[in-house]
Amino acid sequence: MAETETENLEHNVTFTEAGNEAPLDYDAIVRLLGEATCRKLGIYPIPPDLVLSVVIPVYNERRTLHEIVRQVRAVPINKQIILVDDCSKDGTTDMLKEWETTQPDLTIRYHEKNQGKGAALRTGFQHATGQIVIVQDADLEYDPSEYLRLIQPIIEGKADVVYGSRFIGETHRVLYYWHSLANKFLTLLSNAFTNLNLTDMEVCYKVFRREVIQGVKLKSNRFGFEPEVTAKIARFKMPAIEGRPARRCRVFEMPVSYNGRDYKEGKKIGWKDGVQALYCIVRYAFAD
Ligand SMILES: Nc1nc2c(ncn2[C@@H]2O[C@H](COP(=O)(O)OP(=O)(O)OP(=O)(O)O)[C@@H](O)[C@H]2O)c(=O)[nH]1
Ligand SMILES: [Mg+2]
Repeated sequence: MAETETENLEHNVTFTEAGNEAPLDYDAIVRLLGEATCRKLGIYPIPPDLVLSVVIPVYNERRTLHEIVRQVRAVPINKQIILVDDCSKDGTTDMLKEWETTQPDLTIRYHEKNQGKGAALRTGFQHATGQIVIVQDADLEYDPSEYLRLIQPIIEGKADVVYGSRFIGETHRVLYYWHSLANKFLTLLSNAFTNLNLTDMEVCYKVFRREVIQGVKLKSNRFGFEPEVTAKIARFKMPAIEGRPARRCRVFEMPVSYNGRDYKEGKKIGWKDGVQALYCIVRYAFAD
């Protein structure tokens, strides 16, 4: 590609920054690069009526909540941001009560008793109204600027569900070996029961068409959410519409970066959650 063309392209892409009203000359970029390259680079048109519901379960995350909400807001698409406080004890709840009056774009719900991530997500999913729903942890381990890439297979009509994966190519912090091994083992076992070939079942970034996540009945209150939702979407049938027969849910995977934290930085998940995940993989393989 000629140098001037590259410069032009950069120019166009810069015009799409959040807050800048200049329209994206998508057609010109496609003419320049071709459709396949654009798709690969994550350059694709977003339908103007698209709303992404971002569900954030929150438990004792006062230190990071402000920053994660700032990062989510900065993603240049229409969003519904749902925060579910799981009865935090570190002052998060008071902070959210204040935000309720000062930040009306946020949907905030509270649990009166601490129940766990799964329960917080269930509450959040009930309030989702966007066409696409994504799970966002309230710590800073994952990068919201990757949403655009994550929702691409759904917008292109290829996928009903997209899982991020920390193990297929993106930058990630090098951390606990035995944790990563446990993660891989849980994914392997879950795959054996669901017959999906995922590489990262426990990943936070899970994206769903709204009808899928509101169509499965979830029960796990804690981190059993991850294997449970995986088992249930694996057997979820998309209903027949307009002549298209009912079909299985189509699951895609996208690489995501991961800036894991260590225990001193607030990591909470432990070996008991691993045992619970094992139990949930087997339980939800056979029962609803
Ligand atoms: N640990 C924990 N997290 C909760 C609970 N309720 C909601 N959450 C939220 O669920 C998300 C995931 O929790 P994390 O503790 O970060 O779990 P994780 O990312 O799997 O594991 P680490 O960050 O490695 O501890 C965070 O946004 C929490 O604030 C709860 O009862 N316990
Ligand atoms: Mg975390």
